[in-house]
Amino acid sequence: MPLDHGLLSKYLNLPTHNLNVKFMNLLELDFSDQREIIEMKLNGWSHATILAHLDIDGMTSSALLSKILRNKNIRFRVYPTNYEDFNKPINYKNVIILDLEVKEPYSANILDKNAIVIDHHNINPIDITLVNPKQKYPYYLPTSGHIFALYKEALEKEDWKAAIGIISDAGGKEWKEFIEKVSNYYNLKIGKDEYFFDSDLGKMAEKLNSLITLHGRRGALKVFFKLSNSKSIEELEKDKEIQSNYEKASKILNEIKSDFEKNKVEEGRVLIYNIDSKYKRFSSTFSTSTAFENKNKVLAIYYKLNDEFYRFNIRSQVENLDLREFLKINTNMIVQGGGHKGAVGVTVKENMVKEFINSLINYVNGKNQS
Ligand SMILES: [Mn+2]
Repeated sequence: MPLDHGLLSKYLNLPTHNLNVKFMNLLELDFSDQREIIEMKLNGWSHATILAHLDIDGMTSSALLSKILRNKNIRFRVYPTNYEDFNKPINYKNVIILDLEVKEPYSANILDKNAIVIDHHNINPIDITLVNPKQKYPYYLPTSGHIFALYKEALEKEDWKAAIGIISDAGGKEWKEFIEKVSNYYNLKIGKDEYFFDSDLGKMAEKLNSLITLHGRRGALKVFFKLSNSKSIEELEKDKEIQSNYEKASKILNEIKSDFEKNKVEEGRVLIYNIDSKYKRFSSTFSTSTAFENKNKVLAIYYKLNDEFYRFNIRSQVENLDLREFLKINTNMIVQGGGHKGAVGVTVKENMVKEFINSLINYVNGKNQS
């Protein structure tokens, strides 16, 4: 049952990342209508392929949903993916897409595949079953939290996993009440950071993420299995593989950090850094952590993807600035990409890199003066 376009477009301009809202408890959200849409679609499925974003939110979402699929005796495989290979042909039916924005040109690829899309990025009016928290609430809710709220009875004991996914996607600030409840219930440290990055749950998100930064898709699958099979956060804390990968990744991140301090370029409120492409797997993680250490700045980290393209990770903590608006102004330079108000990833043609950076500098610094 596809949602109708008129209904979808009504939600297209809902505000997100609205930090003035009163803290909401995740358990108070009602997604029963969306759950029914998913249930109707799943009815009769014997197998499924989960295409999930290659990040902690994507893997946590997969781990949570896998429990629902197991309960229904639906066999499944998980395929961690990113936007770069999302446009390859999909040759199978019964696809569940988690934490990935399905838009042109990818949507053509997925139509007629009997697909379910559960995502929290922008809502795109395409004709496939789709549930997005923005259809119901004007809050920023990562997919892990959305799936938990969709199936809160069945996933009652998985609340700490949902919290890890939410924090990893920088949703801790909005879901403060939920994160604190979960932390207190399991006797976990809360820390001082408003996004909970320094809490026990946030640190676990960071530790798991090191498997992805070091091993890409293979690491992501490990995260999926570890999360699926763990009954408690202590089990993950004791995991030697997580610990050794975390130590290794931390060492590399420190090397990148000292190079960043030496070679970053500052233009008003914009920080630009060209990261060595041998560290490209660290680019997204490094961008996010560095952005939180540079409040009121826009951080653009880029690297050479191949002979033709460069990849940019842009992070913003500047209020009243929407990076998606910047992307809209520059669609002519962007090959592909997207994201949120405060975090985007885009691919730009090599000969456009300078122009793209200048455009970002003008956009951000122009905004400040107005
Ligand atoms: Mn997400």
